[in-house]
Amino acid sequence: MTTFLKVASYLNNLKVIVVITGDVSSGKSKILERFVYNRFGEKTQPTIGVEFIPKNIEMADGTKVRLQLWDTAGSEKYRSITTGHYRNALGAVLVYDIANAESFYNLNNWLEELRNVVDDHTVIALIPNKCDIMFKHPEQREVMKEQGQLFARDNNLIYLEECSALADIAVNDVFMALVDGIIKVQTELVKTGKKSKNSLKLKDEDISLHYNHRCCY
Ligand SMILES: Nc1nc2c(ncn2[C@@H]2O[C@H](COP(=O)(O)OP(=O)(O)OP(=O)(O)O)[C@@H](O)[C@H]2O)c(=O)[nH]1
Ligand SMILES: [Mg+2]
Repeated sequence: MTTFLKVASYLNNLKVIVVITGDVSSGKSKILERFVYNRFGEKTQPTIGVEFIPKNIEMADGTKVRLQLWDTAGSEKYRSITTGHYRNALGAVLVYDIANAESFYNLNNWLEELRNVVDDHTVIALIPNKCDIMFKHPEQREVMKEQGQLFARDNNLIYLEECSALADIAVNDVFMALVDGIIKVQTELVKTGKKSKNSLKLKDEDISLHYNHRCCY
């Protein structure tokens, strides 16, 4: 127990990179806007390349985490740029649109691209987005809830429930669960000597290129 507490305190002020991926228009940028600023602005633009958004959070046990959220474009033309940003991610969020079956079927490709780059310790969460459509247009649903649950189970992904960036449903909870999972995995790696605690603190060079909140045009 003492050892655990010691290690956990090492991990305070963790710097954690999380990438968000998925099809064009699945709602990745809106999910981040909801999580980071708790809003859903009227303006929407497709992401160009990769955008960087920082957010500091505090976990229930007081652990402080400095998140570096990488919002990637779903568009094929930026693929080489976006996958390059998966490299240092300790966590990832995969998004699909419950009213767009193709975005669900493409999850296999997104997951494969991700797992080609990250290591086995990267924690991945699944967000089925736009569940608010069920309030007014349930006939627009193209992916059953159970399909998402099964995909998450089969691929060892964190799954809480269907989400909506628009209606503010479950987005924050998924990110908190993801970060919680990341802390558990990283704590274990440090405890077992597979990773040094210092490796969890990013160097300035790792992020300096991207401090304009946008990169890779
Ligand atoms: N109904 C509904 N629409 C949403 C939701 N989230 C996003 N949208 C809409 O979906 C469209 C695409 O949203 P974005 O967040 O830009 O999608 P993206 O995945 O970032 O797209 P790319 O950057 O091009 O890869 C916009 O018109 C949003 O308003 C949601 O929770 N519910
Ligand atoms: Mg976007």
